[in-house]
Amino acid sequence: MKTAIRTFRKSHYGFHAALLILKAFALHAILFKDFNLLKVIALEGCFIFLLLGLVEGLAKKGAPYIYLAANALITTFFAAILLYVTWFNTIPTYHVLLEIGQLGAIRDSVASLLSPLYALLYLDIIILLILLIAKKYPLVRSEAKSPWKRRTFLGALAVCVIVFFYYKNVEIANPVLAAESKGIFNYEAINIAKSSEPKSAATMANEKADPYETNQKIASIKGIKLIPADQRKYFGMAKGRNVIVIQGESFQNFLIGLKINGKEVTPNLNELVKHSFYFSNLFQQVGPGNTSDAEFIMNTSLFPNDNTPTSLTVGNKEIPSLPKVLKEKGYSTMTFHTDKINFWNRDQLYPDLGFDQYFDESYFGDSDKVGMAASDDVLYKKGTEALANAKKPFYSMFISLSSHHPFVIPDEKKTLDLPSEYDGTLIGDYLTAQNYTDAAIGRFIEELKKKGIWDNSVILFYGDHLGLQDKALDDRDQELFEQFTGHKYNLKDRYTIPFIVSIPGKTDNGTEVSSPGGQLDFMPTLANLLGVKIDHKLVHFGQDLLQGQNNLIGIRYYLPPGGFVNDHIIYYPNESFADGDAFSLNTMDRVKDFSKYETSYQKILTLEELSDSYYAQLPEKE
Ligand code: GP9
Ligand code: MN
Repeated sequence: MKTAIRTFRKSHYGFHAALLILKAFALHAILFKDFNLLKVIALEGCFIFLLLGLVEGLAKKGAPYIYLAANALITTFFAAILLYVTWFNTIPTYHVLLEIGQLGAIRDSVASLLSPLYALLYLDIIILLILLIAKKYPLVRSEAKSPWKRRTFLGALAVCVIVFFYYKNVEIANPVLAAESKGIFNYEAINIAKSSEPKSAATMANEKADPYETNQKIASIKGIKLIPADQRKYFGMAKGRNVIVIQGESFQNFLIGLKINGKEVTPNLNELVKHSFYFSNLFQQVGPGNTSDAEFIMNTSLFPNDNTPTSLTVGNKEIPSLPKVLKEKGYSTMTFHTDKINFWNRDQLYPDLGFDQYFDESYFGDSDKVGMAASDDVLYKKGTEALANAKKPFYSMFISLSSHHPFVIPDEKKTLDLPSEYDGTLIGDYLTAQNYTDAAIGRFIEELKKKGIWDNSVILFYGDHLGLQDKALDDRDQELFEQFTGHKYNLKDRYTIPFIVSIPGKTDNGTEVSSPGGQLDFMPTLANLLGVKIDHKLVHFGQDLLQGQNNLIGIRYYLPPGGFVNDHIIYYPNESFADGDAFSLNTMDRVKDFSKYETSYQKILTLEELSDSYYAQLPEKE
């Protein structure tokens, strides 16, 4: 027995497995503050033994090298997870991992954040390689038929199968928490399995259906009416105007009107709100594609995929979209973002959405860099130059970036005077970054006015998604938040983003719309204001927020499947509808009896599946 253990330990199989389990343990400790070694052995160990078991089967010759390569590969998987979570606060799905090349766009800044850790992760491989070259390699290949090896492999297989099925249908909203309790490998395996599950026939979109029929079906599920154009409020209020959509990185709604020590954090947007439609109860609906999902939703009013960034699934599809419809009306279309175009697959996303032109790092350069790319000031300054030369009317999108996590703004750009208790806090950095976002927008507005573009345009501003994950806030952050808002950071704070629509000369008196809405509603709301009829052209799952109809908003990915907001509550299921959690939209108090809202739950699942199947059956490009 003892000899068997020793042989096993000295074998490539046993030794590399032990090293990788240690690394998995380090990963759990760093990412989740989870120090349960037994759990790591069970959840991650089984997959490590399984994968190395396969390697053992293959590694007839050159075993040391093959094992080192396998170790390096799995280590790189861990490093990628670490990198991604540090940067994005979420676990990458296998699709994202397969497209890990796009992380190249942020490699430099992230590497500086993590480099010593990286070196440590690969240290064993480097040492073993040196020993191998020096012919002092300590590991041997255990006998081909070693029963230990076979038993470990079969045991690992059995454990993997058990944990897979045990956790398969356990829905946990936050992907980081899901990976923590299900295990990282297991989380990925479950995602792969789920993405290939067939959808139910009841929610299949009819390929041949007229968009109007599908829109009617959607409206009747929601319990609303498709109102004919001549009966709509505000129809055509911004007819023929240029469109300038500003998508604010990580911009949450609680920032609007917020004052710290009597000083406004976002004075320019606060001023804009006074002369705009301001939708103050607007929920984010993005999926794992975050920024790019927000772009996709703005232009399509379709649900994003629930476990794959939607932009990674475009490329071949003919996607009906607002830019395409506007082009038929004589609009030119363009979009601006200072990052590299291949990030989030945008080089395929933009043409598929119907943009004639896109401007990325190659246009903006990398001077005045903040975080990943050139600053928002560069975005707006060079963007305005392009707008001045563009064929009018134009439809344009500006995707801001400087306020991206980890919210680091160069000192010379900081204008927010925060009390010293905010020093070194995430919330302090967040407020500072969004204050810069706001200041840059203020300068943008001035520039648009100077160039004579402002008065002929309709200007939209919204946040793409949250910036402050609940989990990322430590006790100090939570206290500071409570201090300046008077309440604990809740689901509504987390998931609401501002939506502002300004039509200079028409909305000067300002109107607040406080009935709930979601990102999918942007496109139909804008289309109505532009006087563009979309019901017969574009299938849209969102609705025009200015018609005062009841609403039903699905939040997938950031809430477990079936999570929704209706006119009364925000709700998410746990294992079933009945054991879910519900909060009053007005007070955010817990609602104990929410049984009467089960129909909303069923409806939102139906709508999301219908959207998925509609997207899936879109024709391929000619
Ligand atoms: C990258 C930027 C970041 O180009 O848009 O996007 P996010 O991490 O917020 O999805
Ligand atoms: Mn974003």
